[in-house]
Amino acid sequence: MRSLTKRNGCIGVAALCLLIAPLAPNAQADYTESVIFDQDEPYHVIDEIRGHVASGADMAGMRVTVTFTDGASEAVTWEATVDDSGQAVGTGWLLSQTGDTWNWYGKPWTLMNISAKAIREVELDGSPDDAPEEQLDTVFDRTWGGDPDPGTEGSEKGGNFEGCGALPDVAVVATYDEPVMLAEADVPVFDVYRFLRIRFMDDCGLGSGQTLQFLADTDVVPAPGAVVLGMIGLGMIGRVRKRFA
Ligand SMILES: [Ca+2]
Ligand SMILES: [Ca+2]
Repeated sequence: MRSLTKRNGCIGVAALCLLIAPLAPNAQADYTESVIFDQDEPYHVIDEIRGHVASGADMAGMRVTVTFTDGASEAVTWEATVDDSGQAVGTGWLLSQTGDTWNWYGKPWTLMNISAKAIREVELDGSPDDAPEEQLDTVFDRTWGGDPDPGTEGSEKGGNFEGCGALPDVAVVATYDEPVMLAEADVPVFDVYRFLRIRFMDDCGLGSGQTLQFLADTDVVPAPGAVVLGMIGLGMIGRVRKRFA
């Protein structure tokens, strides 16, 4: 595994954290983040990356699972809303994003905890096993400066998870898991991943009323069934055009 670590100099609001978990002995004073990239099997094998521009709406079907510090969890399917926006709405939490997920081309992801409990982890699964065949899957494309550049064919430049805006006083570990490999390749490039897990490490988690905004690039992938359907569709279009030529 490789990891990056950064420390943000945001002003600590330890009092808020103490309100949520009064007995927490190690409340964080600053926002910190580490980003980890898994390079172990299993690999997530795909045929192609269809598009490197993915918006909130394009990620419809992604599975978002939120786990609270009391161990309870809830899985919600990401839905397209209006224009290029999408969101996952759970019980007492909301994750949303608008526009191209790359860099600042769109708006940051926004995770809001409006429940009375604290959030321990958010898992984003861009390619749920039970997704409909016609659905476009999502993959997470991280910052990559290696060879080949810019990484997996079709992915173009990616962008790591990175907290932004008014950051909460939590220690975050973002893990990119299950490397994506093109079926024609022998090994993954290790820039593109199926899962992004965001874990709040300190005792408080992401507390009640807290919000985390972040950047994290995604790309669009046709599910295996969607490739076949797409080819059938193109064939049908070709036949229709011939009929009217
Ligand atoms: Ca992208
Ligand atoms: Ca890439």
